[in-house]
Amino acid sequence: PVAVSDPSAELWQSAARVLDTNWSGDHMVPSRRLYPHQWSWDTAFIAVGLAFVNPARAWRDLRSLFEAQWPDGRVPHIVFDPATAEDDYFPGPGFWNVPAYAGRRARGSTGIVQPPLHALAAWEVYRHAAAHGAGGVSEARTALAWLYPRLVAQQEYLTDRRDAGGSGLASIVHPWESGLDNSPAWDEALGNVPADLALLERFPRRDLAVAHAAHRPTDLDYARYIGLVRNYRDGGYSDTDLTQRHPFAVECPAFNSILGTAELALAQIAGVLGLTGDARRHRDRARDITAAIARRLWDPVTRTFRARDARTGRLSPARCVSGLLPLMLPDLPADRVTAIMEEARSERFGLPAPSADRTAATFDTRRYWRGPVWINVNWLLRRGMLVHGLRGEAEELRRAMLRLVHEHGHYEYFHPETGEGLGAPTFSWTAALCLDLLA
Ligand code: 9WN
Repeated sequence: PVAVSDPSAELWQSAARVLDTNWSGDHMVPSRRLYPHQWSWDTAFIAVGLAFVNPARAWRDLRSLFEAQWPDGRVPHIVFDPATAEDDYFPGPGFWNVPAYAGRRARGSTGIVQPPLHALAAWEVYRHAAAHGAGGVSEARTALAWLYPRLVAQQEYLTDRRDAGGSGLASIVHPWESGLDNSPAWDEALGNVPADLALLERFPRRDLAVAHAAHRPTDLDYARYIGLVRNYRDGGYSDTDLTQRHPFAVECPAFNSILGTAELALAQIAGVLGLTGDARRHRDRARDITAAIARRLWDPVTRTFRARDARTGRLSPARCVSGLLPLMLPDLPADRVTAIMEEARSERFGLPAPSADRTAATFDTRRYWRGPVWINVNWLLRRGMLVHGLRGEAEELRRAMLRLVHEHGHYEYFHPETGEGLGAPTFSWTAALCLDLLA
């Protein structure tokens, strides 16, 4: 046993406490005040940590999310808790007003998605199941068998229905789908989205009642976010002719790197389930997605990966942390791996990586995805380092992340210069990923 004064033991215990506090019976909330429902990619990051302290909850959480999957395969970015009042989060279920065909559970959901990290999460929970005895292993196999066809349907929705640019990549139709909401990567594409500021008067922002305005997206961003929801909703959440019917369709390097990584995790899962042919197909798809990222999202002049607007064909000029995440893909050509590591080490980023280029005019040390350090994307970046055998760098990043959380708490995000904790103070994925980094 480790002494309680040991900083790692303290951090472990505080992380486990955060996850206990944020458990809501059949799902985890990202944080009690700011985000009182279930979020899609949060569930995946959280499962990675629950694998160590409570795998039954990891499986339950994933199951709650996938019970709200739509018949077309999309996994909603929020599953609303019916026990929480409509005005506790905006936009709530009334605004999303999803159609009846989405299914009974999905009626209380949104109609957009988030990065498909769940196959990787399921694989991680399964990988650690043996530490919880024979019961843990059999629970994990049953959960994998239940999840597998649902995870496949999620991938097929994204690779078929969402290939708006016809490039073999998935497009996001809303910045919220990236999980990196107000990243400068969307600034140029959002310029085409009408901003109806009067909408915000009719629907006041709930986030500003519980968080600091300077740490959150601006009203202009929110007016566009709400307008995009309204347009997608009024089109029945259809993905047909997206680039003509919807003012925002963008290929994000992080989203698509996670899409490719999911195929590799599905190959592993298919192997456990004895589906050898499926496993081969998943590996082929991962290779195709990697090739499409390397072809479509690479800028040979700056030697960086950037988001591409599927409507205009233009690469975003902004260099953001999302451009470092193709590192997660094992088949990425060696020269691209080198370029990503150079960019990560440069004065623009540094480790742990801020969410956006420190040297850019848009850099904002407190405003959400425009500067602060987030643990989840750094965890993905570290994973990429391990995939490419960069053990020293991965260890340096692991220590830097743990230091940040140990000194400042399980915050949602951190000031990239002082380390000050920002946003929600007891944030589930920060706690969950600390468990993984400590294990
Ligand atoms: C909108 C829950 C989510 C995360 C996202 C993060 C933030 C929501 C918001 O919180 O987005 O989906 O209200 O700002 O940007 O990554 O999943 O933690």
